[in-house]
This record gives sequence, structure tokens and C-alpha cells, in this order.
Amino acid sequence: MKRGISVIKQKIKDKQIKVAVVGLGYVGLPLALEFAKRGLSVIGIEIDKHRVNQLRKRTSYITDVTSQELKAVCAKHDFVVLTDYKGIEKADAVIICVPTPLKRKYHPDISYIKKAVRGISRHINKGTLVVLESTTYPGTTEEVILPLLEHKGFKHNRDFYLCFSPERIDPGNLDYPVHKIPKVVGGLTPEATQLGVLLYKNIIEKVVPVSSARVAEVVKLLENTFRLVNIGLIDELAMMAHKMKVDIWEVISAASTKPFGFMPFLPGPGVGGHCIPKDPLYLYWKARHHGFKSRFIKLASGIVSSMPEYVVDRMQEELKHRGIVPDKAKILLMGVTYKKDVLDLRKSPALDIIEILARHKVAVSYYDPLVPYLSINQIDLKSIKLSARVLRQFDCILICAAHTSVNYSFILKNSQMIFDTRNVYKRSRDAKIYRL
Ligand code: SAJ
Repeated sequence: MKRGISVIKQKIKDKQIKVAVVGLGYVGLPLALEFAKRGLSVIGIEIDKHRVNQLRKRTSYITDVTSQELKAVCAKHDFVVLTDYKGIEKADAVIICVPTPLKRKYHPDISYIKKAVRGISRHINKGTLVVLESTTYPGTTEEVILPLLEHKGFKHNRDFYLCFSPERIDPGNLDYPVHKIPKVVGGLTPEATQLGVLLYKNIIEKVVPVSSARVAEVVKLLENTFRLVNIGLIDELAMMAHKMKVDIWEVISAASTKPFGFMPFLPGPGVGGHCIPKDPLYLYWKARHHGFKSRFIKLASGIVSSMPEYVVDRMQEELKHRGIVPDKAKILLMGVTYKKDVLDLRKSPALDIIEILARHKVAVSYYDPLVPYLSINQIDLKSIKLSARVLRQFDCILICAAHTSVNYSFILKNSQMIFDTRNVYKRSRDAKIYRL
């Protein structure tokens, strides 16, 4: 049945469309639930059978989605979860939220996108709107997805409509749930953009159309490259300030009083997570194909990647000052996730630090209330049971992630030395505290 743009447009306006969300991770699941909560029929397509079973048992595996919320939405609304792309046959709109990791040599890995699009193309009906949300290099939508969907004689802007709309989910940020985060949408044609805008207006307060999918792809990469470059800058200034015997934390706090033209970033033990270390390298890689070498991205990436080594060197320098042989020291890492209060170890600098210390044959333990055990390469560790007696056994407590649930005055009272990479102890002049 031929479905021109007016048909799908009317269906979206009448909230009669069925939305398929491909990939039910930290982006796809909240998005799927948001559409379902607004009364649209939602088909979730997830290839991980374990996740599908959990969802069917109404058990959430995403921090930002509670099992209670999942139960409530599924009880009241129309949200089915499938492992097979056959579900696409019933969909009027398909949103792709699959991972875009890096391969070796920091090259983009869009194999998940390709696999998803091949599955979709086998079952897509004429008149369907397809939106890619996964963060990727500029040109992916047009150069990779379009040909895969046109393969069986489908023609863009006649048989289907294609957009890019960057995901902006911020895990753990309760101030900005999905519907409050403005959504950028760029289609391969104005008609596609218009449909994308109409679709997201069902769930998001502010939708921002842009002139093309390529612009929308670069918007997301600019946002995260901006963060990487500024984190690299403040990490470098922290190293510089230490040499100059200037407290970088006081400098940042005072600079932040400037009401315009300044945005504070904080030094840290390195940059982890699934976005900031990776997204700028997608841009760097594509720019190289256009004969442009981004010095900023390369430099910032290099600086933030050097922070774990720098933190270990600094800590060992301070241990020496206290008459302790660094490689004989007993170290306790406090907080191993990539940032505070988020249960996510992906590219966490704390893991790099553990590996560096292990290479020095240093006895390293960790405590993290969110992470009961961890295993990296051949190193298997369990989070220690925190007590005054145990704390006193360590020559240095190295704070890498400052979870709010930890009692830092208890830690201070019962430790011999603390290396604080997150300025937990702010103005404290206690002689046993060292900071970046
Ligand atoms: N970091 C610093 N100093 C800073 C900020 C971050 O060292 O001033 C470190 C963090 O400790 C962490 C890494 O950088 O290891 C990334 O931190 P992040 O705050 O950027 O958090 P992410 O990785 O969760 O980034 C996400 C991104 N969201 C999306 O891509 C949709 C990012 O665009 C958001 O701006 C960010 O959340 C956010 O603001 O929380």
C-alpha cells in the first residue's frame, strides 16, 4: 500500500503511528518509554536476548529507568519488545539507537549501524520515516544508510524518509529527562526534516530543525569535542599550576565568578565514558578523509589520555616526600567509575591507573559502593569492606570518582595520606591531603 508523505504526516499528527526503536540501551529504552507514555504504539527491537527477557519481566537494566516505571508504562501503554526485525513491518517510524564504538587504531566502528539498517531494510514498508540517533561521523546517514535502504528499488523522499537526530541523553542527570532535552533533527530533504520534527514533537518540548543530516551529525560531535578540548585544557593547566605552586581549584572557582565568557571545567584523573573519549575521534577520522588534520582533537585526546600516568607519578612523588618507597606502598583507589554516581566503568581512568600500578607491581585495592567487583585483563579485584582499621592499612587513598554516598570525613579521619583528583576536600589544608 503506497503511503505518501501526507499519510504519514497525518498519522504522526493524529498520534496513530507505530514507532520502532532499534537498540534498547541507555538511549533507546528511555526514548521508547517516552513515546509509549505519550500514547504511541512502540515496538522495541533488541538483539540481546538477555535484555529482552529482563524487559519482558519488567526488570530494568538502565540506571535512569526504574523497574517500577517500566512496569507502569507497560501496564498502561503499548510497548512490545522483540528480537526480530520483522517488527519493522508494522512501524511507520524507525529510530536507530545502537552503539558506535571505536575499532583498533581509533577508527569508527559503524558495524552495529549497518547491521541494524540491513535488518530494517529487509522489513521496511513504503512511507516509513527512519531516524539515526547513534553518534557517528558526518556523512554516515547519506553515504551509508541511504544506499542500504534504497537497495530494493526504494527511493528516498518517495518510499521512505531519512533523518539524523543526535542523542543527548545524560546518564544520571535527573534535571534533564528525555523530554526536557532540546532535540536537533536534520533530514536528507526538507520533507524528511519536517517528518522528523513532527515525530519528536510528540515527546520533546523543544525540537530544532537543521538543514541537513550532515549538519545534525556535526552538531553532536561539536558538543562533545568542545568538552574534550576544554577538559584537555584544564588538565594541562592543572599540571602547569602544580609546577607554579598555584592551586588550580581556587583559580577555577574564582574564574567561575565571571558571569559571561567563561565555563568551568575541572581537572581529573582522565576522561572516561562512552562519549567524550570517542566522539571527537569520529570527527578526527572523517576530517582526515577530507584532507584536514584536527590538531585540537589530537592534542586534547593526548593530554587527557596522559592523566592516569600523571596522577600515578604525582602520587608516587608525594609518597617519596613522606619517606615511603612508592613501589612498596599499599594504595586504595576510592571510586572506580568514569564519573561520580554513575555505574559505568567504560574507559574509566581508574582502570588505567590500576593497570599502571599493577605494572609497577604496586599492591592496589579499591573501594566503590557502586562496583562490588571488577576484572581488567588478568586483574580481578573486589571492593574492600570499608572500616577505620582497614583504611589505616593503606599508605595512600587515591580518590578517582567522588561518589556522593561516601563519608569523606570518615575517610580523612582514618587515612594516612589522600591523593584527591576530584577536589573532594576543597579548601582543607590538612597535611595528609594532596590534590591535582
Ligand atoms: N570530566 C572531567 N572534567 C570535566 C568534565 C568531565 O575530567 O570538567 C571527565 C569526567 O570525569 C568523565 C569524562 O570527562 O570521566 C566525561 O564526563 P562528562 O561529564 O562529559 O560525562 P559523559 O561522558 O556522561 O558525557 C555525557 C555526554 N552526553 C551525550 O553525549 C549525550 C555529554 O555531551 C554531556 O555534556 C555530559 O554527559 C554531561 O554534561 O553530563
